[in-house]
Order: sequence, then structure tokens, then C-alpha cells
Amino acid sequence: MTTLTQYLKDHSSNPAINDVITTITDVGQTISQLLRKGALADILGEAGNQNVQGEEQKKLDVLANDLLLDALAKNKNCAGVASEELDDATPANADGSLLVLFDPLDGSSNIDINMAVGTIFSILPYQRQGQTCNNSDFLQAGSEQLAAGYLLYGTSTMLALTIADDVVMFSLDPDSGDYIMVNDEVKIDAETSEYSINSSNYRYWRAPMQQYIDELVAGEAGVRGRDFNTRWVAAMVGDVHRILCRGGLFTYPFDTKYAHKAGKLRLMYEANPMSLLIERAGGGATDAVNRILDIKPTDIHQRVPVVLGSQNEVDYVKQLHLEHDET
Ligand code: AFP
Repeated sequence: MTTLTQYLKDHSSNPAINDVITTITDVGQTISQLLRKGALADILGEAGNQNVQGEEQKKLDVLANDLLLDALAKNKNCAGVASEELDDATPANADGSLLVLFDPLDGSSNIDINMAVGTIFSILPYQRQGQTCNNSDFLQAGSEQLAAGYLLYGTSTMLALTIADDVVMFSLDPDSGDYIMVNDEVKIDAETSEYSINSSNYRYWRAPMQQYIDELVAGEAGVRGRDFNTRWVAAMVGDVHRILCRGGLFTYPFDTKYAHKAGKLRLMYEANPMSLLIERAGGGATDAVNRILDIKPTDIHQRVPVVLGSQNEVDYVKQLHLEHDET
């Protein structure tokens, strides 16, 4: 039985990364306990204010954010934090070598209906040790990430993590508080017949994405020659977890629903960490055409269209977009 602590000792040569991951997963245990209490802990419902995204914050959004922020501010290896819930980056310890970005509670619209939610985190190098960090220090491409992962607060609490070339999964033992390894080499099949998309946005998609979904819906009678199945958790962390477990394609594509948004998902603390996990598990992750991990960010809250999962489907979506754009 391998614990997270043992795994980090055996597979990570950077004690600072081990320390920060331990801080994040310790807070994850507290968030998991709070979620288990649910309505009994008076933590459900709206917090009564909006975040930088203009989204109504849930009480647990704020609580999870504050728990992570407080814990990381005390971690000497953390130079600063960027959160979905905060307008700007928060400096921590100037001598720290790491920057941490997170979505403290992804899928928070699921909280009040007792559905899966999660914490997504990304760890970047801090290049200006000794100086107070600012937003621009975080604007590094996803390929620069030193580690990434998520905690999924589902029927059990699970951790997916990549610190080297592979992806591993742990399950939290609520009795001991240990994260116990349950998968030491997560791999995604290139082929799949399962996809995730919020189809109510169909009329806002670009033509090649409409064509792609039309072909999946046509199933065996259409050009794809086989039937497909859909799943939509409405929490990226739940859809990505399913894909890491059994393959599939997840997309929140470019849409014209809100003119000023390229898509709904955020690059720095949703798309980048999830793309690193998916690629290292053998899948693909693009904005429909370009590799997400290559995108040079311009803002810590910028949004990006996302197509990720089983490689053959990610490639086919890219092919349809390139063919359409060539006509
Ligand atoms: P919330 O955190 O506001 O619930 O949004 C979750 C999310 O960013 C992502 O996790 C989901 O995949 C996606 O939004 C769901 O979006 P729709 O509510 O438009 O389906």
C-alpha cells in the first residue's frame, strides 16, 4: 500500500513541490469533511457576492478559497497564489520557489444538489525569488507546469496527480487521513465512443463543432459508423476524472453566447492543469486546433475553448476545424 507521502518521497526530487502538494491535499481533506456534512454545516447556498468572473459565489467557494489561501500563505515554498475567486494574485513568501494556481471548488453549481465538485491545482516555477510576485509572474505556458492535479469530492475523495511523466491516482482514507495509491499508471485509450458537451449551446458553436456533434448524434447511421454515448457532470473535474478512468472526449468549445468570452473554461487553473494530466495519460488537449499547453497566457483569468481526451477524437475535431477553415 503506497501513500501519497511515500510516493512523493520516491518520485519527486523537489522537496518544495512535495511540501506544497502536501499542503494542498491536507486542505483537500478538510474540504472533503465539510462537504460530507453538507447542509448540516450551514455551508450551502450563496455567499451573497460575485467573483471576478461575475459569477455568484457559493459559501463553499469562499470557504475553500480561504482555506487554501491561508495554508499556502504559511508555506515557505509558496511565493504566491492565483485563484479563480480572486481578482489578482496574492503574494505569499518572496523566497519561495513555486507559484500555485487553483480553482478552489470547480463545479460549485453542483454543491446544493449534492453532486460532484473538485479542487483543481497547478504549480509553476517562480523566477524572481526574493521579490514580491505579481500577476505577470504567473503568465507562463502550461508546458512550464512543474506539477498539476485535482481533488474530486465524489462518492469518495480522490486525488489525480502528475509530477513527472506519468499520472497517478490516490483515494483518501477518511479514517486514517492518508491518500492511498489506487492507480500507478493512468492511461487513456486513443479510441472512444463517449463524449461530454453541454448541447444546449449548439446554436452558439462554430460550424465544424456543430458538424462534429451532428456526426456523433447520427451514430451508426452516419459517417462515424457507430453509436456514441454522452455524459455531462457539469463539473470539469468529474468529466476529466471519468476520461482518465475510461476514456472519452470532453469539450467546452468556443461559442458566441457571450461575445467577450472565448469559451467558459479558464486557461491557467482549469485547462492547463487538466491538459497536463490528459497528455501525460496519453490523450490530447487543444482549443480545437492548437495545443493548450503551448498557449502563452496574457491574463491570469483568460478563458480558452477546450477539447480534450482520447487522442483520435481530439485529432478528428482538429481535422474538421482545419478543413472548414481552408474552405
Ligand atoms: P461552476 O464552477 O460555475 O459550476 O462551473 C463549472 C465549469 O466551469 C466546469 O467545471 C464545467 O465543465 C462547466 O463550467 C459547466 O458549464 P455549464 O454549467 O455551462 O454546463
